Amino acid sequence: MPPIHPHRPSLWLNARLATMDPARAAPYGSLEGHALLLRDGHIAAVLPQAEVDPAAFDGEVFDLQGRWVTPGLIDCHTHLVYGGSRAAEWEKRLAGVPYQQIAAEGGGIVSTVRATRWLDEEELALKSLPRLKALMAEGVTTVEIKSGYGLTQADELKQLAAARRLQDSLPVEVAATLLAAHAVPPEYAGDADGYIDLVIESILPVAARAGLAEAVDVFCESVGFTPAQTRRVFEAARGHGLQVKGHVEQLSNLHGAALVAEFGGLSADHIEYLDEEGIAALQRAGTVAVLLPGAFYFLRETQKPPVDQLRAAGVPMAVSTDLNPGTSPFASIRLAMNQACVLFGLTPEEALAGVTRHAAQALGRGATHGRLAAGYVADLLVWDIEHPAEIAYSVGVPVLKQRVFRGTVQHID
Ligand code: DI6
Ligand code: FE
Repeated sequence: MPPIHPHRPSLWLNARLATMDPARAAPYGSLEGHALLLRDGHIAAVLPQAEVDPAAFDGEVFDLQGRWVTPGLIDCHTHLVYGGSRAAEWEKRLAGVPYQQIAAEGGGIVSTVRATRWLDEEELALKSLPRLKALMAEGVTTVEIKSGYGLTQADELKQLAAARRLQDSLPVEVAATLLAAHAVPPEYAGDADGYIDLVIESILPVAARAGLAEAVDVFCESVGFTPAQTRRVFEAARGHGLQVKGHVEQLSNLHGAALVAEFGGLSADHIEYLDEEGIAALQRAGTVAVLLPGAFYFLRETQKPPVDQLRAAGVPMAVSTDLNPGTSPFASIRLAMNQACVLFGLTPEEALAGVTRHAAQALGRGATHGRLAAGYVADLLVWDIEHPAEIAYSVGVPVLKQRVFRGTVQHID
């Protein structure tokens, strides 16, 4: 987390708050005619307007004139640090060239690995900067960034260091995740277990000791790693005090979600093929289900995640972009929200909870981020909208009026 600098307190008057606080019964946890008091980068109080005397306040005063305020948006699953582009590969796929052929010709994840290895840390951060800025311009204040396109110790650490560099240069909080077990690198072709040995014995311990990752992710899939290999990585993560999460049940059901739950994992992501047993496991463990409709859309998938059953079981659902060059090249959290509603059947309120309260929980930040409530970080957004559903309703329409990060107003460019 970036350091919080003490600054002048501020008072935000005449707000309509979509607090996203489940303790508030109204839709969106909304409160009309309220004021926010921000101090030292945190929300010091949420007050009824009538209890506030701006004349007696020693600090900055903003009159929001009835505008809607939400928590800052949280994109809890991205792969936005990478080199190269896969547009030419996409063009081929659209023309009917099978994915196996593209992979055999050096395309797919491996082509991004090659392009990512080619860049140094600074170049990688620079190349990724516009993608992060695009998310921030839509209101993202916390973003998760995964490695997984380096697949050697040096290149995985370089990706994580580039993510750290982005956080250091911009008003945004970055949660870095080690996804060394994303694909088997070409040097280990046919020896996935050998590569997992490298991950466990070298990449993961070094990343943990360097403090470059707070969580560990595995692509548990027929085209990724087996549940047994995933378990080995999760055990190593636990041994190094790192949280776990998983790309699971995206293309088939290997019961990866239950494995994530067994380790008390933060989130099970994708989950199109999640079954009743998996849902029950997530529910028992308090693991968040992360929905990634961008990849579902871009791959023209047809198997939808079991949203109705997740809702019925009370499993928190987060929504994220999955921003990556191969399966979801979309630097728009509002697009992901819209897709979650249109393609997966979430309500706009669930979509907003999915990029605030539940996304915070998926990053282990449920007690500090993703709500407008006393004690939470002062990451918030002021919108030119008539109803909070408008955030998920349109894409590209610039309705964000102000972005506040740790109590400081940011310019939107
Ligand atoms: N699942 C995905 O959809 C992406 N990674 C993953 O584990 C694909 C990433 C890529 O194709 O570059
Ligand atoms: Fe992903």
